[in-house]
Amino acid sequence: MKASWDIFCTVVDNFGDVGVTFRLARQLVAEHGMEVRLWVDDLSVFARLCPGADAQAVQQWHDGVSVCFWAKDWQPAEPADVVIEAFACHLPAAYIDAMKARNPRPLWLNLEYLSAEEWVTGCHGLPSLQSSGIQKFFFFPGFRTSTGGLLREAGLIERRQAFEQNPAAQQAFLASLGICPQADAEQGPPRLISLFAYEHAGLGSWLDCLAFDDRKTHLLVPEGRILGDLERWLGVDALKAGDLNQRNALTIQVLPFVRQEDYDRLLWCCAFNVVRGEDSFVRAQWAGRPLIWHIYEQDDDAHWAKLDAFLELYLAGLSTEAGQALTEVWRHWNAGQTMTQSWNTLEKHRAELAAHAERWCLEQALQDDLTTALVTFYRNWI
Ligand code: TRH
Repeated sequence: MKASWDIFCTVVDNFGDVGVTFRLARQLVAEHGMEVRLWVDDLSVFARLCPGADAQAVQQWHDGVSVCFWAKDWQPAEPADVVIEAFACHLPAAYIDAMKARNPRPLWLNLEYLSAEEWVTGCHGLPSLQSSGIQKFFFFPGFRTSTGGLLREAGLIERRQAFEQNPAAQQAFLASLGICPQADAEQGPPRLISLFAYEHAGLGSWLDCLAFDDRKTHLLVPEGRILGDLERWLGVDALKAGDLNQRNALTIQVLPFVRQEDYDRLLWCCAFNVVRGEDSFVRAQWAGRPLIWHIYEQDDDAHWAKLDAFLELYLAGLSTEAGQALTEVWRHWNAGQTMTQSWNTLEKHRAELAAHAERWCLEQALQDDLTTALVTFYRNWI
């Protein structure tokens, strides 16, 4: 059953808002044959995620999605069958009026931020009557059954596993980004770690651990907010994509920001990933590798409850020691604290954490993905 969908996205900051909505829009088109318009109020951020996009275009097509500039000066548009406001962004008043006038009325959904907290299961799918007289439903992504699940494209895990079993494909991919890890005669290739994080006052202590480790590490850092901390530790200025610096056992390479599919492959190539926000956090879980989550900080400190809620779920099945080590590392990272002790302890549990990450990925992949859950919700609603 084909339907039209309007997805509205306000770019609050960074890349997560548009990263999530673009991913969702593409999947609705590719896997469910839907007609999708994605309304974005800041196309310059979109253009970083989608090379080839025009930051000035009023309308453009990408992967079958009609990407439209959401101008402050809203021009009338016929509402779609399903209307998604992402992350509680505010729809234009004139658009809401048009929804009210439409026959049949559209399904109006607010797609919420991802949280592992338990209360989410009680609120997922609940309606709320708006002053416009239209019901709005709250749709919560999540890790628990009876939430909306996580964004996951069909065949993603299989593609990742096939890639893992194809060293030539990995090498070719890395080379396409200018990454040529130098193998050591005794140790073989260095361990690859990716780093996509917000500013972190304790970063230097973690880099010290890697630099003075017995094993070699090649750290891959997409251009972004962490570069200032890296520059301070390296004692260099103006790091940019392509720069390569070595300090003892640690090689640090700055990468260009790549398209979402390539970012996935980068995560798949690494033994450990540092990720942040919402979407990269989920992608690192689909990579089936151990990770650090740099959570998006909230003014009222609400992020700590979210972090703990996720850890509570994620740690199930890990030994107490490994679970404690991971908790400490995540807490220290998110508090901007020194990482030395917690990281060195975590390193002792490397093998267990790696096996656990794959198990967690496969378990989560048993649930319906978020896009399928949205389509099912719509089918049941009409
Ligand atoms: O960029 P983020 O920090 O985004 C967000 C926003 O800040 C948002 O306001 C907040 O609410 C949310 O976090 C929790 O992190 P996130 O969510 O991981 O988004 C990054 C996106 O960028 C994701 O889709 C992956 C993509 N990406 C690439 O496509 N290429 C790259 O090279 C990299 C590093 C990331």
